[in-house]
Amino acid sequence: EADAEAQEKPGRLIVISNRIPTDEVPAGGLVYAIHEALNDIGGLWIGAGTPSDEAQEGLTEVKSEAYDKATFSLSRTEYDRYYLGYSNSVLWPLFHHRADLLSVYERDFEAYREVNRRVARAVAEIARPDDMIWIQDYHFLMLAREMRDLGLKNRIGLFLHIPFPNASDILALPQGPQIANWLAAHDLVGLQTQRDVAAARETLRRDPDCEAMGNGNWLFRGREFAVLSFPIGIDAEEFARKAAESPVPELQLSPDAPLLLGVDRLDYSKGLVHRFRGFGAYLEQRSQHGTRPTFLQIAPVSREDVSAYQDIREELERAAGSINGAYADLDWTPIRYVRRHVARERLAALFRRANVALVTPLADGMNLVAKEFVAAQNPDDPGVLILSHFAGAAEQMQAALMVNPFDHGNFAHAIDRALHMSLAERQDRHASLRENVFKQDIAWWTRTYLNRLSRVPAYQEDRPRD
Ligand code: GDG
Repeated sequence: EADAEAQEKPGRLIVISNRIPTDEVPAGGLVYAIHEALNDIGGLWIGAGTPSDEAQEGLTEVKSEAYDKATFSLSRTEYDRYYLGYSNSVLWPLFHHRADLLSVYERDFEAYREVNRRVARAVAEIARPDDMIWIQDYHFLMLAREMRDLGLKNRIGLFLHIPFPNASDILALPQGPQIANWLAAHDLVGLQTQRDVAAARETLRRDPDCEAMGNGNWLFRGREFAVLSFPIGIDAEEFARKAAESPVPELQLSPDAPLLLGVDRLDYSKGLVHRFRGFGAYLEQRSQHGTRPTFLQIAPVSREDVSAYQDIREELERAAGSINGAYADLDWTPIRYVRRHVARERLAALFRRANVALVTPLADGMNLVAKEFVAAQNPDDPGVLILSHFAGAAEQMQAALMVNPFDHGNFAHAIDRALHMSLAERQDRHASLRENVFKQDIAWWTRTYLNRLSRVPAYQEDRPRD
């Protein structure tokens, strides 16, 4: 039935995201899902080009086979202000409840608006009336508004991959009062979780131009739009296959030594320092002659040009050093910290080998690592997922061992429980998690979102304000 609906869709799909993949068949969840959707429906994928001296109007075609790809142009100054600045030093920290990390500069917002406007003009040039436009993430929050101002009446959807901020967080954003207006320019705003939908509701309710109609539908100055949750998934089949087929990298651990694993982009939202301290608290209270678990944290650096990311890196190195200093022995290093990027096959095999996964962000839109660990594990003898309440994934994955990453005692207790959990309990929990990860996978996510977007009624003009 879903396929029949997809075939009825007349127009193309136009996807706009910060990056477009360079490979003909991209690896990795989200980009692969969009690649598949575009392969199915046909269309165009637009992303940022390499920064140059001066920004140009329009789009530059990128060689591609099944569907079209194109880049929009960015100047180096815009890269600093739009990408590193407003996107990653204002919106990212704010949407992860870290208003303390904000660096607010008017010129950064001006660059953000300029880039959003330039992309809107470029899309307006090429869009046909029946094309569906699907905008990805926080780099383009005002793109749809700019498109409407240029007269585009297409179906426009947004998917926000990161958490939606609380109404009080938004007070820290100079452009906070415009957020409802930006969102309302879409036909469909997709968020990861019910919690995010509730947070968005709080903000929309405060806007005098917004009126709740129930079932996730809203009226903004007389025009209808919807805000709903679509929890993103992974290609579970593919990841499970990779995990089972790839050889486990040499770890220099005895085969039965317990392995705890963490895999995250090095980002302050992922709670890495809290995780190291939580593991330290576990080491502190464990009996001296008990098992000697190894905690392997893989954390490739990202956004190195933003100073908050340099700070977290230093803080993490200090924490690892002091914990290892206190507990290591001649033949045992409790924390292993790898900053190198690990190839996907090797990563999948590590996910299968691990006895415990530590997925303990302080704020996270979803967190795909939690789902990858569950898909990779052997169902006959599965490991244990320790999951923070603050990951979006927590809504679907209550069968994990849930922790509060701010509470070291709670954290230490969860590690102890995970390492001693009976086979029957591990199997029960894993079976329940696995069912969700395989059912609500990445194909389910794209299908559900695009079906909903394709069903929105034809465009109504905004009603002028009384
Ligand atoms: C955003 C939201 C949301 C990590 N290290 C390596 C590596 N990875 C892979 C993981 C996973 C992906 O990167 C990270 O995905 P997350 O979901 O954990 O996090 P974000 O990058 O912050 O993504 C997030 C997501 O969007 C999707 O909507 O879930 O909440 O923040 O797939 O395995 N992959 C390889 N080597 C590494 O060293 N190959």
